[in-house]
Amino acid sequence: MRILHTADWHLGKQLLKEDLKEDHELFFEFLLETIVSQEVDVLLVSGDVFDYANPSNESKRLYLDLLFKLKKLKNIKIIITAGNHDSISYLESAKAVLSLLDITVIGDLEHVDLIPLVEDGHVKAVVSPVPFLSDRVLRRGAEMTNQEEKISIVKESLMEVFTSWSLKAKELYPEIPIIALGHLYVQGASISESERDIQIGNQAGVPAASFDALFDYFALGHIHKPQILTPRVRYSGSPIALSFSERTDNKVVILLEIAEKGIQQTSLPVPKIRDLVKFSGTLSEVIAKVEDYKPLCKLQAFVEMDVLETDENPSKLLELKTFESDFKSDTLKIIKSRLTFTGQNKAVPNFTSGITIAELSPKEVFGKKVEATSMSDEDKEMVYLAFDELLEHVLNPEKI
Ligand SMILES: [Mn+2]
Repeated sequence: MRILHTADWHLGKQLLKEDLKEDHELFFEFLLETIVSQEVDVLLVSGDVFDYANPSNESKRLYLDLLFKLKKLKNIKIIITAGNHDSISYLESAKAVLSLLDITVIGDLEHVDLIPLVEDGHVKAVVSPVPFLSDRVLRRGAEMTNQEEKISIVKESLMEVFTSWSLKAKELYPEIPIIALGHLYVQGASISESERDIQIGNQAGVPAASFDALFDYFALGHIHKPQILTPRVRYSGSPIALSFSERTDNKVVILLEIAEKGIQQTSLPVPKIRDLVKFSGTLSEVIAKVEDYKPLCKLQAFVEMDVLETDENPSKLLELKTFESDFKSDTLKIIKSRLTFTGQNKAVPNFTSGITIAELSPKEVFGKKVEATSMSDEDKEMVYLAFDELLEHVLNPEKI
């Protein structure tokens, strides 16, 4: 039996203001080809199918078209769980009709149930499809007075959920390999710039080793950089780069094969379909690099110009902006630029211009305000934690 693990598609995602629809379409072509060529029987998607809780009709069409094409091409089993970006109600709205096609969609903890994977009349593996669990769900209404308590309750509760599914699987399907899905931050994971903080600003991360003991394979979602945390605990990562910080990631999907002794894992590289390039140097160096750039991928490259000049000189900004607005190319598009004067201007250290508020995360904007105050480090920490919690509520109102 062959199973494919992927996660964090983020349909509808824009990189700055650029649409990534073509990137998703090309990834889906690769996914369809891979499922056929690798003779995949089961597809696992560990959350964040969509980027927005209220996806556009275009994103929904992409998703439903993919499911249709997959089922038409090959009668595989599909298991999808919700991530922190997904709307539980939207994902589950088509649950009943999708179940007729052997597509299981799990939005919340209440609907989790073990799914046996059967081949030739025998159960070959059992899947425990746990979706993203918000802090509110994990706290289970517990009254908490301080942050430490909150962190420990969220951690304990996470472990309890996964331990109970592991035990249930072992009891109902003894000796059968267990594969769990989860959408969470696991301690030690290396993050990118495109994930939203969860679990109290990533403070309530459980060590990967704790999960390694529970499952034969833990198919994780949430972190966008593919990574192996322990031999059995892995993030597939997002299949396409969702931020410049992921420009050197080697994106993959993971093929699992149920063998005599456990589960064999193989990373299948996702072909790079768009180059994200960051050019740094003085203005003239960066301009030369942009002009010399040779396209490597099918889609137009997205470029970030990171200009560093020693002496403060406002005409450099004008020069940069003029170059940007005059620049036209089919193979490359400048989507981000910044100019930093690195000289010793004490009044405005490391003055950076050309950054708009849209390029900063809400936390970065908030951080600028906090750092400008004379609060103690302890107070700052409290304020940041409260901010993370509020932000989570604002971004996921239906999970409150
Ligand atoms: Mn994600």
